[in-house]
Amino acid sequence: MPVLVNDNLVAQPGTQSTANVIGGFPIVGSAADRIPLRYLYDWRNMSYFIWKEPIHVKVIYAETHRQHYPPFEILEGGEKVPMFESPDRMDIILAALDQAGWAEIVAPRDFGLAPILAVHDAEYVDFLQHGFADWQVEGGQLKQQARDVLMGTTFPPRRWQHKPTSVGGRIGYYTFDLSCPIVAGTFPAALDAAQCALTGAQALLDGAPATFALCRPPGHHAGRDFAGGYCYLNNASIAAQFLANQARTAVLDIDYHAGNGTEDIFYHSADVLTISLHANPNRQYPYFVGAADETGEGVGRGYHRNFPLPAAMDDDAYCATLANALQLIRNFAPHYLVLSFGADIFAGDPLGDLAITTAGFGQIGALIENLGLPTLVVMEGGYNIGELGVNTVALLSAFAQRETVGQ
Ligand code: SP5
Ligand code: ZN
Repeated sequence: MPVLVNDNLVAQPGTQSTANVIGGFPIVGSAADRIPLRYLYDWRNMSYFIWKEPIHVKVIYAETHRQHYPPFEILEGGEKVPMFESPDRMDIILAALDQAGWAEIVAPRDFGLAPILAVHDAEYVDFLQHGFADWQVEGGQLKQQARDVLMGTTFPPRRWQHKPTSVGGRIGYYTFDLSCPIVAGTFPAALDAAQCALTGAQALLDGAPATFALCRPPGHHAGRDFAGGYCYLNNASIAAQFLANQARTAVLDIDYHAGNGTEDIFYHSADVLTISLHANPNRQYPYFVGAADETGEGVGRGYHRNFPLPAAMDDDAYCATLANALQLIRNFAPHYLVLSFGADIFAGDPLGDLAITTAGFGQIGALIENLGLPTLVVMEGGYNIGELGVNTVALLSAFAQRETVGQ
């Protein structure tokens, strides 16, 4: 069914084009030959309108995330604030998807722990799974809040190698900041977020041109054996490894923050090309990783790239840098793309300092879609509650207008 809204207007009579001409009227854009078209005659204005017909895009989403809502995080200066990474984020995105009309919301399938253990350390996953319950025993004498929120305060510097058996020790060993508190519902939520990403990956293997894993909590700061930055299980990396078991896969990370977890997981691998565009870590979290000279090691040398960005970068400058990153992906010639998508590159994001507009999200989505690869979009960050929904839909809409291949 054609959706007759302005966003879907492809062309009107008289529009300049070098592309196809259907029924005497030019169609704008390189994608014109791949988009199902409907056109109708407007008798009042005596002109034709031609419309793209959006395809449905599977959005994989689980309600389990609501169980994960730590009451606070600690910012610079010890400031205790409500978690920026809140359940409201999902509601605002779901509302915008509902408005857009092309989203088909589906629940995740259960792929078990095996594909998670393919990228994460078993003892780390065991800690995520059982650490909170163990803490109820070990921290049983503490005040209620200290029992309800498991959060590290002591972290090992370089050369400290002992792995404690106490929960108080292991929470510091397995986390690297004060933005990944563990509450009773953290593991079920993180597990289902990973299953959402895996379900999206399976949909690509089954022939879908694009899917969106609406994951919460996010994942790209979580490494092989550590949590941080609101992330516990690296949803995108779990999906990427799952896809890479079948065919060459690239991960492109456009969250505002460096994808340190994904870098960690694939740093020694040539199977998965990983590329991250992000605020220069010299000025911004996660500080210690994400520089341009980190390009992979061993057989993985040349299979990781970072693009550190200056503050206040606008749509045009961002898209120019993105074009360079996309060329690396073309050279790698993958069968599948995983896009770690953070909406915190938005000009109005409370944690970011880039200057991407809502229209810019549309341009970014179109550039990435133009790779022509089956693409799994995985939700990472984005904290401007007002615009998070429209920005996410703006990015995804390029994929919503893809025609299913061969029809
Ligand atoms: C997934 C994701 O986007 N994680 C980001 C985690 C960032 N945590 C550190 C927050 C530092 C906040 N700095 C305050 C800036 C206020 N203007
Ligand atoms: Zn981020």
